[in-house]
Amino acid sequence: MTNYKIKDIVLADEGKLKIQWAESRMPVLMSLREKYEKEKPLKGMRIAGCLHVTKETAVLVKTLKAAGADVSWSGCNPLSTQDDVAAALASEDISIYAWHGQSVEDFYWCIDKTLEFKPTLTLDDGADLIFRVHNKKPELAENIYGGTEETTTGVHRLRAMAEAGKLLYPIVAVNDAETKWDFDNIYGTGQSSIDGILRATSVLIAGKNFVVSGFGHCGRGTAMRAKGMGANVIVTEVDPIQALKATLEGYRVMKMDDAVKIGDIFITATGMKDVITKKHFESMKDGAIVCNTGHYDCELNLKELNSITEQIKEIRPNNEEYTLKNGKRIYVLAKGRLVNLAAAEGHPSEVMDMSFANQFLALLYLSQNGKKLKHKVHDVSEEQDQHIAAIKLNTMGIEIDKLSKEQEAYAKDFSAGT
Ligand code: 3DD
Repeated sequence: MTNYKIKDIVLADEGKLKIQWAESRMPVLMSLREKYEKEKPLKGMRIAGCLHVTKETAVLVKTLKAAGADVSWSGCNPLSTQDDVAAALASEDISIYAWHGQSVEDFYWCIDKTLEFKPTLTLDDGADLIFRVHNKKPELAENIYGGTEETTTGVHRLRAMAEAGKLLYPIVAVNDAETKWDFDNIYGTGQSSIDGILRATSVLIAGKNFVVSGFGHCGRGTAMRAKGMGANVIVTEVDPIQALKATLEGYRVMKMDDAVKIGDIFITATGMKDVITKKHFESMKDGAIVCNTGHYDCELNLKELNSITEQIKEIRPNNEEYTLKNGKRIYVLAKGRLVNLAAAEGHPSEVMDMSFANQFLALLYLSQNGKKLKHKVHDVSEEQDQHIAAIKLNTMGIEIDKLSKEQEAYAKDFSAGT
């Protein structure tokens, strides 16, 4: 009886090559695998994971297994699974339920399959698995030492749940680790979002009016990379501070109602719903390209777009041409889902290396301390962040200075004046 449901096991060899490529570029996670595959500290742990099935995730899954854990995995987005990677994991006897192009029913069926072995730890990206346990299978919570959360949107939802006193077990906010948030969200999203747009369109970025909605870490990284490719970047925001930062970084800042009149390419990175709606689509220039890089597909209101559309045609993979009743054409990428993972391969391995080293160490921490922790959202320790950054620098052959004893004393000496 197979303990997996994937697209096609025949794809396994291709997936194995992709995973080897990622392993060669994730030295921090591989050093943790080397360190822990001997003592196997996760032996006896059952980890249910719900996170995009990419070549980088496969390296994390194999590392968790090497450290002794039993693992059962599903993808956290119906369009982000790389089928050859899923096949490679299945061929190595890892329980996995994920394929590209799932229905919403399939999505939840897969999550439920990963819960069948009564996990002792959960790993999430967007909190769908954690919510499934809390809303549908709360009886499982008594076996669960704790869970981790990978993304901003998920952490926001879980903090709200913790505030309401509804968390049934402790959570570590991996997203908020500096060695995740300041790298994956900025440099990862910046590069992978442009990658997704280029694979779905192959358009010239230089000279285009490139509208980025949301100037958080993800929006900032995307704006930076679009600017680097010669785009005229426009930022829309609702937060005065973020809008001010964008202005001082040299971007034009305006309301979406004004940006739609001049924009050539639009990308949302807000975590909010209804960022681009019917009135915006109607005002866009003929040929405008629209996509999203936020975790959920609620940022583009496609229901409203459909209501003003005559015809939809898939013009290229992950690229649908909407001919509107007003005669103009709008190109929607990856059906409004996160374009970096649905139309490309997500962030590069080098940056996921640190995100997933945080995941690994957070799960190890929970396996050893979870039962003692309060049911709230906990941050990754400063020591863990510093440790991961130091290993990463070392793998890049970069050496830095060290404070002398006197300097350390000075840093703590509040009496010293000018
Ligand atoms: N995410 C982005 N690229 C990814 C990759 N290559 N593998 C797995 C997951 C990947 C999304 C998450 O890392 C995280 O950045 C988020 O915030 O969703």
